[in-house]
Amino acid sequence: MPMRLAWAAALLALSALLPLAGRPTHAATPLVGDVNGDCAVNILDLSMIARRYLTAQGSLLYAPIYDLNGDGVINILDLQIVAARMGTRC
Ligand SMILES: [Ca+2]
Ligand SMILES: [Ca+2]
Repeated sequence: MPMRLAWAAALLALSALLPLAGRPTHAATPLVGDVNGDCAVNILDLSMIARRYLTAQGSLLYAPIYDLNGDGVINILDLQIVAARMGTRC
């Protein structure tokens, strides 16, 4: 299995463990990429965005907090923003 597919499969498996709701119940921190508000950018943030992969404005799963570049679609560009900030903290 190519590395990218293995990585994506791991993310999806992890995201299945997280509750899925259309709207987040937490407040984001000022730390870009910290979508779960725990003051750290890590795999949990990545998996929360991955769970909403390819959702767009108007979809029940879409929420602006996960659309990090604000283009109306949650996709690889948002995942890249988190990946670039992995390990940063408030
Ligand atoms: Ca976080
Ligand atoms: Ca986006």
